Order: sequence, then structure tokens, then C-alpha cells
Amino acid sequence: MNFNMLLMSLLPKQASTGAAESDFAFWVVFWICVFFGLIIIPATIYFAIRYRKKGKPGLTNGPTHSTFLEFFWTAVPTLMIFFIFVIGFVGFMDFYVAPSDAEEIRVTGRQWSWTFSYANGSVEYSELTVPIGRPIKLVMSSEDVIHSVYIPVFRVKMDTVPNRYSSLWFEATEIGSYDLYCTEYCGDAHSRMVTKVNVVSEEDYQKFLKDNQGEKSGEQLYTLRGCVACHSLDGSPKIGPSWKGIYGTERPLANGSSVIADDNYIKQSIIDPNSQVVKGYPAAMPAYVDMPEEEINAIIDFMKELK
Ligand code: HEC
Ligand SMILES: [Cu+2]
Repeated sequence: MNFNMLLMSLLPKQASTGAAESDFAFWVVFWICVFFGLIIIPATIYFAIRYRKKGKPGLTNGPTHSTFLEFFWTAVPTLMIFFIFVIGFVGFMDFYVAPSDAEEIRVTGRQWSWTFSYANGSVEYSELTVPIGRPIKLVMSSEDVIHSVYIPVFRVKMDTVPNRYSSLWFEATEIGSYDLYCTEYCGDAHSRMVTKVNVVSEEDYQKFLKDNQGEKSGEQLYTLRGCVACHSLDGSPKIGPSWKGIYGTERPLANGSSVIADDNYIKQSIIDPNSQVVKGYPAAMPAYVDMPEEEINAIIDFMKELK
């Protein structure tokens, strides 16, 4: 492995058209820092030793003015900073302004999951799947607090903010499965907001869209609507109770009474969770007031299966 390859391996793989440009800006700033660090740090140590206080000093008149030096240390950093500004600004414009033929995919962040919706919302999925070799624009928002989409192999990152849209774009250059993180600390289960970006061929992308069209099963909705962040399926409590085996059983409530977990109770728990808080748990569940009837039914059917 030569030196250049060693350096490159310190950064994640470059899997988008913009990645090399972003890395170039990074390395320019990095090597400027190394260069000046190597001059300034040894010089500081040398001067500290060479001119340390020895005995009683006699006061001397220090140097007062050097036009050459002042010109030098003004002009050189100005040029360097201007150069950094230019590569940063050009790179930022390239990153910010998506090509007009970019395909839009909507991204919704929430505590603590992501939903990606394709083809005008007719397809939804909990992972980001994109075709290779085509510009993709993510149009993003949040249902609660600020989250941030970060895809290291594409060198892109942008906040998702409640009540407004933000966007970013990229063009993937390598087929594979990569990580997508939330990089804005957003509460308890922030670290679980990790999902995958799957870069696939155009053919596989069209197949993916076709396969995921239409109604969702309760199991799919469990991840798509973010229930997964607070409810497990295996009996272990998370922020909320596990869904395993609750259907049809008696649920103890915080107000001391209890109810049978039938269809009505589950629907009520989804659209108005604070009306019946389960004993031993915080009233921390968001109300899914707008959840369509078919989705609620699908979730109830899914819970029935979780014996
Ligand atoms: C931010 C965390 C959170 C999310 C997200 C969440 N829940 Fe909850 N859920 C809770 C908590 C906490 C409770 C217990 C307190 C209560 O009953 O309100 C609960 C209780 C429930 C109950 C009653 C369970 C029982 O043991 O009787 C149901 C049913 C339920 N949630 C369904 C859902 C569905 C469906 C979704 C996704 C569409 C969802 N929850 C998303 C936190 C969450
Ligand atoms: Cu987040």
C-alpha cells in the first residue's frame, strides 16, 4: 500500500459523483494545517527554550516595524483563504443545486426512524433504495425534532427540520449497500436511527418500485410508521410495552383500572394514546390522529399474530 492509498483509506469509500470534490477540499485544508503545524509547533518550542528568562533581564528595544514581513503575512494567508473559499463555494453550489432532471425521493424523519417515499408517495420503504448513475434529490422533513441525514460514502449531509423542507442530491457511482445515519442528537434512541442506502441497477430499481407498490402489511407499517422505535415484537420492553402477546389480554392502566386489548382499545391507543396509558410506562407515545383506517386495521391484524 503506498502513502496515497493509506491516506484515502482513512476516509469512507467514494461512491458518488460529488465525493472526490468534497475530499479534495478536505485534503487541501488538511495539508495546509499540517504544513503550518510543522513550522509553528517546532518554532514555538525552540523559541520558548532559546529565549526563556535567564537571570535578571536587561530591557531592550524590540523591533518596531517591517514592511516586508507585514506585507508577506497579510498577502499569503489572504490568497490561501481565498483559494479555500473558492473551492468551498463551488463545491457548495454543486452540492446544493440539484440537476433539473433529478428524481425526487421524499424523506421523513421522526423519533426514531426514517421513511422514504418514492413515485409520488405510492411506494414507501424504511431503507433508501436508489438507482446507480442517475441524480437523486432527497426532499426532506421531520415530524418532530431536528434530525439530520448523513450518508458518508456520498459525502452528503443535511438537517431535516419540522415544518419546512430541506433537500440534498447525489448521483451514486457504485452498486452496494451503505450506511445512512441521523447525525443530530434527537433523543433517547437517536443511535438507532441507522438505516441502509441500497444502490442498485436501473432494472432492480424499477423492480423494487413495482414490488413495493400498494397496501402495506402491518409488519411493514410497524417500521414505516416508526412504531419500531418504542415497541418490540419479542416481549422485551422498550420505551413502550412490547406488542408480543398483548392482543386479547387484560391491560393494566395507570389510572388503576384495566381493559381488554381488543380492536377498539388498540385503535384508541393509536389515535389518542394518552386516554389510556399503560401502567408502568410514560405517556410518551405520539398520537397518530391521521392514521388511515386501513393502516390501523393492518396493524391490529399484525398484533393478533404476535402470540
Ligand atoms: C415515542 C415512542 C412511541 C412510538 C413511536 C409509538 N409508541 Fe405506542 N406506546 C408508547 C408508550 C410509552 C406506550 C405506553 C403508554 C401508553 O399507553 O400511552 C405505548 C402504548 C401503545 C399501545 C398500548 C399497548 C399496551 O401494552 O396495551 C399500543 C397499541 C401502541 N402503543 C401502538 C403503537 C403504534 C401502532 C405505533 C406506530 C404507529 C406506536 N405505538 C408508536 C410509545 C410509543
Ligand atoms: Cu434523529
